[in-house]
Amino acid sequence: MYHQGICDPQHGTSTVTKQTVLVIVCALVSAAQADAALYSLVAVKKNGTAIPPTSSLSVAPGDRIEANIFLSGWGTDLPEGVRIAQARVVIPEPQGGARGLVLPCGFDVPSDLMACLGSPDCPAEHPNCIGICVKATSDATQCAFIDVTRADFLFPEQQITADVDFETLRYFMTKTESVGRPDLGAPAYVGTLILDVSPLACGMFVIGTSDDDTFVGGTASPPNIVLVPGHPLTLSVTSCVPLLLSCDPAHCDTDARIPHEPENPTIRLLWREMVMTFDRSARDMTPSDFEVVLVPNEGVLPGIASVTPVGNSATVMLNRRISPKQWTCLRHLDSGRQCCMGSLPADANRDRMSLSEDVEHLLDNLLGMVGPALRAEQCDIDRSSLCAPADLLMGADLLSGVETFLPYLGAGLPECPPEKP
Ligand SMILES: [Ca+2]
Ligand SMILES: [Ca+2]
Repeated sequence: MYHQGICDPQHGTSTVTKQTVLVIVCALVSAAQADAALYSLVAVKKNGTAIPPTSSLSVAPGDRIEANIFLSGWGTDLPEGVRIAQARVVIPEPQGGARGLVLPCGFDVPSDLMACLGSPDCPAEHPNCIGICVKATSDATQCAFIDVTRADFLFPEQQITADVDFETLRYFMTKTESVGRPDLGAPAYVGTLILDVSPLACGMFVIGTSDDDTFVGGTASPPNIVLVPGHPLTLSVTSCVPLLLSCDPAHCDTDARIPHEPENPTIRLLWREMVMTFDRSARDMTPSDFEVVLVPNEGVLPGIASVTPVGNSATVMLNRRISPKQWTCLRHLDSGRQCCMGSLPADANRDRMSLSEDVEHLLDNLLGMVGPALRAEQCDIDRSSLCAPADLLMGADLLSGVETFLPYLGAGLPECPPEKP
């Protein structure tokens, strides 16, 4: 169809005259290529409002984009007209530093995205392949459809079959009469696709057609003409939500040390701040970007006293120290991610139960039998800044509840809450 060999430099010849002729031939072939049949995907609405049609659009997380699929230039390939057409839209996995998703509304995706070439690649829970594995939900018909009443529809006559296969995003249409639709020069509407930009989307997303399953056919079929990907739609998210990557204390870290001064329970000693690190600058973060959640939800809820951003990190300071026997979770609202820190006095082996085995674990650690060696918040039970034999005694005291301590023998922590609540 493209006759690319004609413009190959090796066809150049020794005389200027012939080279000049060759250039003209190449120019003509290029013009013919530009007129060849192709599908294009064009954004026409943003959040329900019409926009000037475009194949490249700046979007924000949470936007809903309505795109139209057009077919144009088929007269060169099918002078007798087009009688059958299929456009299969493919949603690529985010690439090149991009994250999040641009996905047709009405589709479910697994939390771990899976790229696919066909449905056999996909698991039973998300069995449909549109470039990634998805599950079509009940309202998918509102998200990928063909409006056969439009004046610019490829087959505006009544004698047609037109439908979308949601499982694969195939837009399929056939004229039931044998006369083909001539190419009158204007792009013809083929279908509508409504896309949602996910809350964490960031970077560039190119939505195009599959070169295996996208074709047009004429009155004499077969063969159909398989179309290479035409003009895709590029959606770019440039104002990206910072994504929480890690925390210090780390998510699910617990503190086994004494929760308050032995002589004075009002002098509390547990953690009060967390350094939260993001994938981009935390510069503009304030306390309103965060929320504190207790699991179990008992006792006094700490507030956020301050947020101090440095580079990609923000130090979040609470207005009171965390309490034993529960998780204190700091949730970053925009990214929907959280880190939880907990305290269970005497639980040196971090199995979320305070038992006599924990004292044995402290001894094993001192004897070098625990690898990797316990960290200070697991073994320096008396907060002397040293893991030493005295910590075994303090561990036993915490279990039995001597001095001002509550007895922690048999006390437990619930399972650590998930990073994505
Ligand atoms: Ca334990
Ligand atoms: Ca110690």
